[in-house]
Amino acid sequence: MLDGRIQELESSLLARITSARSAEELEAVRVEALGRKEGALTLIGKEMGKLAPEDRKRVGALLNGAKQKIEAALESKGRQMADAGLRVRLDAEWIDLTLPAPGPRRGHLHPMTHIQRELEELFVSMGFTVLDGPEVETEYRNFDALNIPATHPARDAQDTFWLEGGNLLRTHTSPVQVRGMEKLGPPLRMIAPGRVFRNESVDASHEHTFYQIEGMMVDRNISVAHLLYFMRIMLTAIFHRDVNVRLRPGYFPFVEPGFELDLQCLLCGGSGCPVCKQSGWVEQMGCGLVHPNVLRMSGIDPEEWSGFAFGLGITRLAMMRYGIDDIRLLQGGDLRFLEQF
Ligand code: 2U9
Repeated sequence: MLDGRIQELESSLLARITSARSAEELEAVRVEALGRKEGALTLIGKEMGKLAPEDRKRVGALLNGAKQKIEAALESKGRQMADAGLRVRLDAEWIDLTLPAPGPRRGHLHPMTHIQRELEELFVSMGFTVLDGPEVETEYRNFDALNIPATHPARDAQDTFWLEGGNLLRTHTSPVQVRGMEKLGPPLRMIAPGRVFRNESVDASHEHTFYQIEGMMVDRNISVAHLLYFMRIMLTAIFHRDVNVRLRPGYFPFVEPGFELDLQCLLCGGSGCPVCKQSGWVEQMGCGLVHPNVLRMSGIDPEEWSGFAFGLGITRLAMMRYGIDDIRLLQGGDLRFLEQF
């Protein structure tokens, strides 16, 4: 009787192993057949004690044979499943190692840095030294040494960020030029590009933090002709074409005479358009001959030496060059904006 049950169990278990679809299903068949307590073949093994001794050997051999076949079938089906699983993963996840690797994501220079470096290279090629200096300055170097009177509105808290102890955030890079005059002495050619701070309310065209470049040349007999010559070279290099400029009188305490330099409108060529407000000219920068008081305060004798100086906002230049209509974008840190340059 047990012989029949063993053979039936063997063939039904083998059939289920063959048709098993998952590792879980296979494990269920194994427990059902060979489980230590309730496995069908295990239970038959326990019944063997009741058999007559002459049957025991035959049934035992049959049972062992069945167990071995089931174990072998489980093992080979398990291996088959693992192989198939591996094949599926390999199909899905394979990588072609012969393909060229994607290049590393490289950063690039900020548009302000581009313009600043271009100007630095140009002035260095004309014998100017590029100077840097601290952003926290003394009142003396930011105002007094520049002949800016104690009553000047630029000194008001609304215009200047004052710090504890009477220091301030520089409102222009002029103090760098003061240091330059003190250190280099005449004759000298220098530029001072950098970040400056004004206590302004921020909108699309005003920032409390922006970039400017100032420059100065001190030598014997420097005149407005030298100033115009260098300014024309600078603007030609910035706008990559011939430019027409004009000077208007302008007041800055650190230069005398002082000028506002206008550029003939590059969009309409001077005939008038919305960019130049129909005037044909666009205000570009301030400049002039260094005030004798300023030379004297930095230890340079105005009887022997004279110089020209200029200053312009390069943040505004960057906006014109790249067509940026909101100054806040330049320092907003938004990668969608910066990645365009
Ligand atoms: C020293 C002596 C003279 C630099 C000059 C200007 C005129 C000027 C403004 C332009 C736009 C600043 O960025 S801005 O707001 N600058 O108009 N700057 S002459 O003259 C100097 C500087 C330092 C010792």
